[in-house]
Amino acid sequence: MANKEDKNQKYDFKKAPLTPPDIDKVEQVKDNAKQKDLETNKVDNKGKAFTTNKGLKMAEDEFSLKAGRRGPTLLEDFHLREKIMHFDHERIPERIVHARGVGAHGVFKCTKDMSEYTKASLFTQEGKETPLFTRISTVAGFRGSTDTPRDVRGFALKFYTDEGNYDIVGNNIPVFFIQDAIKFPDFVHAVKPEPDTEVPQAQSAHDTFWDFVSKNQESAHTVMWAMSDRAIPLSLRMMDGFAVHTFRFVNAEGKGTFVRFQWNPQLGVHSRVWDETLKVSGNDPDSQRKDLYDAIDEGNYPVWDFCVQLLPEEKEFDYPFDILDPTKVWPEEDIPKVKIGEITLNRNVDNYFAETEQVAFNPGNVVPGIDFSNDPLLQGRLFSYTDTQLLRLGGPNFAQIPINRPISEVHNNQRDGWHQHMINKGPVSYHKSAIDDQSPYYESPENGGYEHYQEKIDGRAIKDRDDSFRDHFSQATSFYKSLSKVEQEHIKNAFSFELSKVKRPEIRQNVVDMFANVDKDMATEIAKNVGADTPNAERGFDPVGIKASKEALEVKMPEFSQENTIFKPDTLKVGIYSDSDDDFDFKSLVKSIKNSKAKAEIIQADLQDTKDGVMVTHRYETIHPVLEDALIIVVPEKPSHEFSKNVGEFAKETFKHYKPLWIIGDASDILSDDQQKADGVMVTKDSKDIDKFIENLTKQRFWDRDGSN
Ligand code: HDE
Repeated sequence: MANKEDKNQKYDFKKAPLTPPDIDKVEQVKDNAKQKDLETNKVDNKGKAFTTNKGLKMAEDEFSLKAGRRGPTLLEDFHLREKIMHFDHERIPERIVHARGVGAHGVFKCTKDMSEYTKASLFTQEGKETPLFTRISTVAGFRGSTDTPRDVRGFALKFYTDEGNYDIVGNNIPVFFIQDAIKFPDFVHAVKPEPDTEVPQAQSAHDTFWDFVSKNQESAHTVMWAMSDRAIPLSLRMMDGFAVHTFRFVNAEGKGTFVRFQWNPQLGVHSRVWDETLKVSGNDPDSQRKDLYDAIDEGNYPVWDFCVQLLPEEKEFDYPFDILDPTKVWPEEDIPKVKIGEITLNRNVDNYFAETEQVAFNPGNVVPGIDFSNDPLLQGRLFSYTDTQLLRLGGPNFAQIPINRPISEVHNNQRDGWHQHMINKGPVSYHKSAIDDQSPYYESPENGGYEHYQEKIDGRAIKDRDDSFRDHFSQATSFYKSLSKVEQEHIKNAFSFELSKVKRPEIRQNVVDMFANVDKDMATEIAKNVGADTPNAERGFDPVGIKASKEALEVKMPEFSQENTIFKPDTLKVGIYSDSDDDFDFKSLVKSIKNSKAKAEIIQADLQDTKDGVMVTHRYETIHPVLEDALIIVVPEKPSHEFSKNVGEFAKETFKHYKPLWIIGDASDILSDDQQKADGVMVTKDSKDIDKFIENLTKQRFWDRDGSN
């Protein structure tokens, strides 16, 4: 708890020699603060002579130096040696987790002055803008895996503040699978491909993952989220971000307040259905990174409301769960969230490797006004991220890589090491010294020097966890109960899919027994689907846990259901499946769709203009209906063979994934009578009903159909 008694133990900043900062440089920092400036590092080859890495202009780059035109290659060909040497070293180790990711630049705008709780400069001035970089990733797959597995999404933010880099290294799910960092390698080994066969790629549907889950019951709550629609987002622009852990705000008076961070997309949280996501994965493994890139490229910048939940330290023990437990959410009914800013992603990277691959996040990168809590998972992460960058980026100077460089100035006595880019002047690289008037000087906390929060800590060294961390099921149950019937159905289907891929029957039984502690009916239905015996909750309860209290079971979290989130048509893709022989007025239809901010994509046999001059976007053969958010089928008087061959597949897929479907013309060969009357299906003679179709687009899914989850 808060304690300020030991002040006299501290270094006396007032006695430290002060050198006034260089005013020019301070101005420079202010300029930088508007944007993370990578200009000086950008290379444009356009119109430039070809050179080696040493700047030597070369007359050609296609032939190695040989003794005679048909003779052996000569060792003195420094150009060949340089080029091949560089190529041989182009790969660096991929991230052990979160290997596949996509990055973008953006800005954080503070909309509420939080100086009552924190002195962090990015949160204390309404209207202030701080540049940021984000990397959004999947967890389990290798770097070359697909964008759309069932998986947690990493959502990491690097704020380039004027006080140094501040990183929030979060996920799109508010809780985590384990409570203590020491279990992380076990968890990751279990979910990654099995080591004997290196199968399966980017999937949790295999024995070792589910074996781990059923033997480590603290995973129950997060597994429920991972089996929910949250793990198959429709777009990276339509998912939440959570810092997960409890952090601490510290204000200018040194008062601490517990805080949790989350950011919610203004486009709403939306997901795919499972059958659809499997097909997207095969048809376009890069679909989500392309979607994000295109949106930014077209100026449709995604925006998130950045929010905090605040908890006074005096209330630390007022809840039926431990507020430090990363397997628990802070329900918004009890601890409301407050919007304090907006995140806008507005610039794509110029070079994937230089920026997205080399960016190095670390939850330990904090600024004055932000500190840690004793969450045992967070504590382990503070060590891990520096360690991993050292291996991945090949030495201790990774903070000097352009994407990692702070916009504030860096001055200290660290020297040398691999890839040192700084040329530190002068003989002094130690403290204290009289030579340089003790530069760099220490900044006092009053003037922005970081000071750790002086929490009083008193305890015995013990390898254990508190009883307050041992109820593993109450919030898993609350989460399930907070969801709509459709969402619950999806969870049962996801469990059934995953467990059907588990080869060992005893693991399937262990899992359904365990999850009978979350919801008996849910587990019974899953058990039936996967050939397990009727679940037995007692047998499935690991006695290292404790049973949920009545109070804990009363916790509600309706905020996590997607049932009532509104869809905006913005950037949704409407496929217009049609025939090249058609005299239809494509121009007006495309215009009306674009007016609603959705996108229109004409699909025909060949990539040529329609008769009224609109460019065809896709050929029947190169687009799958799962990649469209809604479909219009324009049936011609005399359909061509190609049109008729593919139309059934397009209609069927759109129908069974519950998406808006509009048939203009004769639908009798395409849908049954019942299907034509189903929710969200329109059949009309002409395109006058566009408004109704756009309304359907904002509903997006029509769950009453006989579809395929
Ligand atoms: Fe990470 N995690 N993690 N993690 N994590 C990494 O760092 C680790 C955890 C998260 O886009 C690694 O640079 C430990 C929770 C994201 O570059 C590594 C533990 C959360 C990213 C690492 C956790 C995360 C990482 C791998 C348990 C959500 C990708 C490469 C104590 C709050 C960042 C790297 C990016 C990456 C360790 C648990 C999120 C190995 C030891 C909980 C978004 O350092």
